[in-house]
Amino acid sequence: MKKPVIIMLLAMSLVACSVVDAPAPYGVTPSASQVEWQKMEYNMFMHFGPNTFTGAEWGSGQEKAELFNPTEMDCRQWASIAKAAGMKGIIITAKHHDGFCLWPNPVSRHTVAQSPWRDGKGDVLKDLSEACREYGLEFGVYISPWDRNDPHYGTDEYNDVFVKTLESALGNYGHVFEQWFDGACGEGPNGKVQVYDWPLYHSTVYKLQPDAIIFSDDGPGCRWVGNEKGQAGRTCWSTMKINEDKKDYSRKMLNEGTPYGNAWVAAESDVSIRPGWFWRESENSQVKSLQHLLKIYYESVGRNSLFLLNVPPDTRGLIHEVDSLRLMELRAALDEIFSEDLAEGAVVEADNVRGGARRFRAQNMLDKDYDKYWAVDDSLTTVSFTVTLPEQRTFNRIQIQEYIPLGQRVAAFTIEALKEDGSWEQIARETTIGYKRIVQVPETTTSALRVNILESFACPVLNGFALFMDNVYVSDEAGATPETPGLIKAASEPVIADIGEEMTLKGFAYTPKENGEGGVIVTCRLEVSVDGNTWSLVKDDIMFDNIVNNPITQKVVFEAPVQARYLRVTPIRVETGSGAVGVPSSTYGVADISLLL
Ligand code: FUL
Repeated sequence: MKKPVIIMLLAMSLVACSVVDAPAPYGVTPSASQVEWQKMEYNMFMHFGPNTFTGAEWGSGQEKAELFNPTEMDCRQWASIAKAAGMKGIIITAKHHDGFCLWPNPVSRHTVAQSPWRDGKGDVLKDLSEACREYGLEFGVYISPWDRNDPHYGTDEYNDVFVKTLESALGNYGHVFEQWFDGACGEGPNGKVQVYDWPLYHSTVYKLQPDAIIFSDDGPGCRWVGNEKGQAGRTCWSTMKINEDKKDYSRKMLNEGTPYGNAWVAAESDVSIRPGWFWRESENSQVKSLQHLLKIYYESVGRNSLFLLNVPPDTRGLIHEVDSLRLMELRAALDEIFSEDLAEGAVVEADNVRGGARRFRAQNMLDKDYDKYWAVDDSLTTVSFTVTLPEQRTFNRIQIQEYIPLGQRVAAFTIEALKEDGSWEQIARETTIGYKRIVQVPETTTSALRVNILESFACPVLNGFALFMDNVYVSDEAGATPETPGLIKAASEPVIADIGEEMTLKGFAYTPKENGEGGVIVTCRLEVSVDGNTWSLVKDDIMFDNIVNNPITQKVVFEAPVQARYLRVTPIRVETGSGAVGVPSSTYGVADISLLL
């Protein structure tokens, strides 16, 4: 009689010990370095170069190297501010479109070595990479393939020059976590446009920095988010389709990604703390407000994207006091909001736990160990979990995380709060989650929450759930109103401005409609008139740099003042929201034409 008992016990213990397999990865998944990159969340971007000294957004490449002469250059100041701000890395414009190199690039004659700064012996990449190491930050470089200075640009030879440029920037300054390739491709000094050899550029980067994340519109490491406002889509997939015959790299697709993608190319949201990418004295009063920066934080980090905040050094070679103060305010606000997890002490229970295994229990979502997650049986793509709080708690932010090493899966979910009468009230309905999703809900006081996954491409795998109370960010009001001292508003429709009386004008400024409605004027002709009948040409082919991606006010200063009562702006090239070049018409989106007196 003893035998069956022993066999039964043996069988039971076998069941208890049997290992429940982890879910198989779904679709394309991130590499280990892409996961580490995503965990960085918040980095500093720095635009610095001749434009800092000229006020241009896109230098022509004809600027003299003598211009570059920061008086108090200190990369340790940059790194200490980035660190104190809570950022994890810094990406510097080693070479912007004007071709000027912030390091002594041996294949260029337009570098710091030709500048008076430190008698031509300075090297920004050396200083910054060392400062980053000292402060425990990652170091990254922006290197523009578009080069308006290099005489080889537009010929096959340029690709070799560019490879040597990459080798020199990536091979001499230690670890580089991100290589930023700007998508812009315009004309070089000889009027020619370059055919970029992307496979060659990529293999060069990987040869020198095997785990670098390569940024471009379509990665392969991470992708542009489709705007320069720091705004990822409310739906945001880290996957997209690349290298396909029929490419869709529209702004909408870049913003939202695409499920069923063939590559993991998570979104990076780049935005400047100021209206422009480069420092300008006149923009010291236009540094984005704390409210605006918090909005961006929620719309980037809170939407499965990285927040890359541009903080351009000034002509001293220092981060300006106004910017650093704002960064510290942001840091203090983020600390205040996110330091107390109001879900702490809660009990999390789910409708299903994978194979009934403790290893995959729902409570894992409260465990701060990144690799502990809740998983369900393979057959389930619709499933709920309940978070029971120790007592009634008040919050307005709900943070949920998917365990991305196994892919991004969830496509729709709702969140409900338990009401006093025992019924559930829906407080949010959203789509994707990804690495991190911070859902903004109205202030809610409850003792329990229920999250319902309504749609998922495979069984959901979640590793984080937290609740926060944000008393700082109260509205989505967008930043400081730009000041335009000395500007007089004139009629904006049609684009003939009647000032009302004859005046001496030193220039004019153009502001497109922020939403791009009606298209954006990229190039135009300006004529003036005293009587409205006879027009004289002031400037032909005026170009508004980078205005499509960053539709801010741009000033055009005339070579000599002109006498005029009327201004006529004739668009030559207008770009519509889709990126297509539109036909100039009176309907293009002029928000304002102002005068510089
Ligand atoms: C754009 C560039 O053209 C801008 O000047 C800036 O560098 C921005 C980050 O990327 O494509």
